[in-house]
Amino acid sequence: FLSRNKDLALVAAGFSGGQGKSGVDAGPTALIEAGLAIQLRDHLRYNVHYDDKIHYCNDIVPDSDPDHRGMKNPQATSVVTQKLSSHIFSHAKEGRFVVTLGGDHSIAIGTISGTAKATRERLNRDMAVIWVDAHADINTPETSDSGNIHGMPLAFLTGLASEKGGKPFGWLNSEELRISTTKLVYIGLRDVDHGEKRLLRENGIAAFSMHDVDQYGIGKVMDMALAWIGNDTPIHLSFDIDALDPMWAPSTGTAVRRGLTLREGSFIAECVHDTGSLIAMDLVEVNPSLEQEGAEKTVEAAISIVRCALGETLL
Ligand code: 4U7
Ligand code: MN
Ligand code: MN
Ligand code: MN
Repeated sequence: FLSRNKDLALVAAGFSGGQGKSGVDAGPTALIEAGLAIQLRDHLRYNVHYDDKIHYCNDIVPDSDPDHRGMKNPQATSVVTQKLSSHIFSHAKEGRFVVTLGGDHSIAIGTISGTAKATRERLNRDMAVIWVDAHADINTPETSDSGNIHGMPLAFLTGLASEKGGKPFGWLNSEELRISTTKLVYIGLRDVDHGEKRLLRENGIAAFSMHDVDQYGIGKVMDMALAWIGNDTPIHLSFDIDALDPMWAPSTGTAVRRGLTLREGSFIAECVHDTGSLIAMDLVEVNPSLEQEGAEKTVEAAISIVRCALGETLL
């Protein structure tokens, strides 16, 4: 339904309130300055809608933002992701492919709810999500030890951590903004908290860990992941750069050893592109201020993942 779509919206979402380290807000700028937008236009020939602004920084934060259910910055994160959600929705409902640059992974609350709603309105379909990450990011506020919301986006998006209306994430109560746990697939996991393991097990969520990548190889893992989703299902790819081994992506807030090679990460992006069903992607958690000697390498890796997801290496 959109394999030849060349209309693309690029959204720079420099929010960092979903975790505690500063610098991840500068991720989008680093990717743009390294030429991402120009490459998408000139090399990949996309018609890029980009407003040249970094949005959703820490400028919309409320005066006081007390912890709620143990979550840090709940009000700021809720306001930012709700605004981002309608921004993404407005692009996606026009049939544009949406690329969002983070920022920390809490922004996926906004991007995925926005594309899920647009997919329902435009195509009358439920969307699948491929989550490439070292972490499962499905803690509820109650299972989280850190209180960092970048470790919780999938709990809110699937309704596992739902709140009453009026509470910070009450706006997510509308079914049209949510995704089903049956349409979520993980790749690259290697640092999953106890409570998260239980949620994955109890909800039968499809997850391919680094152990599976070692056992089957990335080719077979992608076959299985895409078979789970099924043909002709619109796909949102959410790619956390910490899925890659720190050898390729050292500049990220929660690096975990023994990750994907850059080639494996690129292969994932290529396979998802090849389905012809990719409608949006996030590239998050690039923090150029960490491991500064590695920042350039991390930015290059992130750019090549985006380019592969957009068809770069297609013959
Ligand atoms: B990221 C963690 F405890 N699970 O909840 C948590 F290990 O978006 C990490 O994947 C979350 O980088 C990492 O704080 C979030 C922790
Ligand atoms: Mn825009
Ligand atoms: Mn992660
Ligand atoms: Mn993540």
